[in-house]
Amino acid sequence: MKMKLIALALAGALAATPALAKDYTVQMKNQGAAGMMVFEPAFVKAMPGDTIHFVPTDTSHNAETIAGMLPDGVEHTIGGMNKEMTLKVDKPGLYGIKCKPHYTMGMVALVQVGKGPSANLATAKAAKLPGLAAKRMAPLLAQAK
Ligand SMILES: [Cu+2]
Repeated sequence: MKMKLIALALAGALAATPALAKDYTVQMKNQGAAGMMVFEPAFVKAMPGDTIHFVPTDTSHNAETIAGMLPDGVEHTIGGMNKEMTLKVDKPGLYGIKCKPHYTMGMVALVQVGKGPSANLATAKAAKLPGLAAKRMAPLLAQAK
């Protein structure tokens, strides 16, 4: 009787845990290793089903997806100022992220979902980003597959 209950409890616990789904945290900071106004880390490799949390470590930042840098069919996500933005990624591909107030200062991040090759790699590379955003996005795209 007791063994059966334990077995049932174990089965329940296993069913409640999605296989290997992970959570990642990206900080929004005024000052980071790469300079001023940064997402840290700026490049995240995730798998479908994972969740990325963009957290406002410092104030006056937000996180939102970049037009032209999303897998086909994925809706834009726009986080509020000084709010955490939660991005649940189900579709493989590249997801460009920006902080709206500091976009021209190069506050961008890139999420690769899946092992690649990403279907939208060429499209993401062709996206026109302003000034420092393009400069900081280039090495992130170079890491992406
Ligand atoms: Cu910002």
